[in-house]
Amino acid sequence: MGGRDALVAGRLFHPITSNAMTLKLCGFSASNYYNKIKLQLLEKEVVFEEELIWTGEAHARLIDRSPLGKVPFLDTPDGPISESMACAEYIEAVYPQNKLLPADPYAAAKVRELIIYSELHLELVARELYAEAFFGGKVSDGTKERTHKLLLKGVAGFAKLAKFAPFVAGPQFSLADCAAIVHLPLVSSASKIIYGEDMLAMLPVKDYLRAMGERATVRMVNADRKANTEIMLAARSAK
Ligand SMILES: N[C@@H](CCC(=O)N[C@@H](CS)C(=O)NCC(=O)O)C(=O)O
Repeated sequence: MGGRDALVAGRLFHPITSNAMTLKLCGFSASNYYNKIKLQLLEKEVVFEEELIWTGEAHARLIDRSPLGKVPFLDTPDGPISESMACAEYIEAVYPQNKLLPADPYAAAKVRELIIYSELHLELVARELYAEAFFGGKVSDGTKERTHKLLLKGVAGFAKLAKFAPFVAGPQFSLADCAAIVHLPLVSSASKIIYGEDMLAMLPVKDYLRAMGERATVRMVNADRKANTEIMLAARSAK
């Protein structure tokens, strides 16, 4: 592991559960999907390590464990798992403490439903704008128009389901919060930069994020995100 990796790798959190092999979260802390899982692990007080893996190059440390070259992925005693939802479900099944999915099947389905809305119908749609919004690139007018239409639809659907009472799925902190806390700020800022309008403005997202930002776990994730984003942007501009 190189010097840059040492910035975030190898950190251990308060032991509650202990496995022969410590669970390893792989990826980088600027990634929202990585942070969804990091937040889940911190909230559940699972012991884990972090391995800093950047995307964008087809190196074996990434591709052999996450075939599409995406982060996050987990290294478990049984082998790797890619895709954040598969990682999240594995963590819930293996570490029963501080449950983030309700035991009731309907309530659990409603949490999963909100995660799908915030990812498939909001974040993945807004992602089309990131190149121009955050990375100095350009996005075509056609993409902006199509994305705007899809976001209007996605936001209207999400608005029907999200409770913000005070958590996104209701009175309990859940896996839906781990997703909302990391994805909603990107949807808000990308739409604000590209369209001059925060497309989540009609929802109490700002108040929700402010309240969530007071949690120690969220503060930790946000501090690591900021430090890692600076490293990522410096590396990009040095290219
Ligand atoms: N569906 C994936 C999305 C993960 C994702 O898109 N991660 C980004 C970083 S935030 C990534 O790895 N991008 C590199 C790429 O797509 O090649 C998941 O839930 O894990």
